[in-house]
Order: sequence, then C-alpha cells, then structure tokens
Amino acid sequence: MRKPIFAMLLMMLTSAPAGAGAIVDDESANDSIETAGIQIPREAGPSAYAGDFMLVPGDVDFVGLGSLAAGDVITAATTPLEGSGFFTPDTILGVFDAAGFRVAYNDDAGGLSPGSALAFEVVSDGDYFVAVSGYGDPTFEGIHSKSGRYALTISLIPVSAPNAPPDCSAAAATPEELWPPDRRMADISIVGVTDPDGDPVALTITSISQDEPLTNSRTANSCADGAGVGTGMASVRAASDGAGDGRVYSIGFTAIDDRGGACSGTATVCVPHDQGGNDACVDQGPLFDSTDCDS
Ligand SMILES: [Ca+2]
Ligand SMILES: [Ca+2]
Ligand SMILES: [Ca+2]
Ligand SMILES: [Ca+2]
Repeated sequence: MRKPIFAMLLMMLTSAPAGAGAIVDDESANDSIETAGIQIPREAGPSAYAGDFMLVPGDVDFVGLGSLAAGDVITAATTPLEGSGFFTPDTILGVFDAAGFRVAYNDDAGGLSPGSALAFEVVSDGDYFVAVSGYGDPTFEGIHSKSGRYALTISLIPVSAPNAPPDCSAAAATPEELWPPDRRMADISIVGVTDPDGDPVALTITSISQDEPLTNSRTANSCADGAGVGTGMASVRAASDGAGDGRVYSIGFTAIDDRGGACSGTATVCVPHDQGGNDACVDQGPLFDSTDCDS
C-alpha cells in the first residue's frame, strides 16, 4: 500500500505543476492548526510547494492549505535531511480538517525510509492542513523527542470543474442588414455566443441558406450568394429579388469551447427590397442553399 502511494506521489511531483513556491519555515510558530496560517493557495491548475523545516522535541509543523473542494487531491512527503543515509528525523505526516480531525496519516513512506508520504482526496469542502511531527506522536501534539532538518513537499491537484457548454441563444449576425443591394459579397460575423465558464469559444459556419432563388450568376461577379462554410466567418451577397419582400439569409453555425462543449444556432441577415415603403424582411425560410453554384 505504501509503495504505490509513494510512486504516485513522485509521478505527481515530477509532472511539471503549473504553480510552485517555497514554504516559509517559521519553526515553532506553526505548532497547531490555529497558528498554521495559509501557506499554499488553491490555484486553478496543479501546484507544488517545497521547503526545509526543523523538527525539535515537542515540535509539530502545520501548513495551511486554505479552503479546498471535494475531489481535490493533496499529496505530501517528508525527506529526512540528517544522519547517516538521511534517516533523521523519523517523521510522521498527517492531513487535518478544520475541526482538527485527522483524515490522512503516514509514518514511513516505504522501504527503509523513516520519511513519510501520503495522498489524500478531499471528501467534503473545507479548510485543510498538512502536519508533520516526530514518530510516536500520532495525535500531533508534540509528544516526541525527534529532531533534525527535513524537506517537506506538498502538491495540490484541484478537481476539474464540470464544463458548461457555450450558450448560442443570444447569437446574432453583424451586420444584420445589408444596404445597398450592390451585389457585393459582405463579411458577416456571428456575435453574442458566450461560455458560462469563460472558456474561449471557436465558431464555425456550417450552412448558409436563403429564402429567394440565387442571384443570376451572369449578373453577379461569382456564382454563389454565400461563402465561408467551414470557416469562422460567413460572407453573403448584398442582393435581393426585385419583386420580393426582402431576402433573408440563414447562417448556421456551431460554437465549441476548449473542453469540447458545443452549441449550435442560426443567425439571419436581411437584404431589404428597398429603403422606402417596402423595407420589410419577410423570411420564407432557408429554401435555397446560398453556396450552391449550380442553381
Ligand atoms: Ca513547529
Ligand atoms: Ca516515520
Ligand atoms: Ca465551457
Ligand atoms: Ca423574403
């Protein structure tokens, strides 16, 4: 049981955590939960901290981890730095919750080492502490006679927050209306897609349709009225049927965040018949594929 924990710990500590820093050794001023202070902030990604501490008879060293969430994983280890073969001091290592209840414990990490190592997954949200004492003091009250310098390493791997997909419900095309109908292609952006987690969102145009037959290719400068499917930006032709009630383009898109969450939607762009009494945009629906050069 002990060796796998130690192997996992070494793996975690050597996997280049995002945050790293040094623990301040305030010697005897950290003998209890009340005096531990918060030394290690909980970051969005894995973080690791290391420091050298001095253990003296009657001494306990507490390091505060602050407020942790259920699912966070704490790993901690001590390495004795004195004596022949670095066997001194013989430490014990514990994790405590805010009520002072010991929730994890280790004496010897494995093999012959009197150093300690543990991994603990937080079960309920709250403040937690890592504590080191001398062998023979399982209540971490300083009832021991061990002394010597030791290195303490702690890593914190925060539970990953569940991903909420992007929200396409407020998406709109910009611009929403094209005027004048000069038959030029105009770039259309999709705006208003948000992600509840603040994740970056990538947008892809999936379809462009319109409610009127395509513009006569002989009078337009290219065959299709819509382009950009498969890219992040659509373009549509500023044209409409002279006898119609306004041309409406329907631009379909999907939005994907950087954790694989997705939404899809449609935004419309209108080319009104005129700017006078007949400026309505009556949408007969996505009847014609704007990218179809053969129609
Ligand atoms: Ca202390
Ligand atoms: Ca030990
Ligand atoms: Ca998200
Ligand atoms: Ca129409």
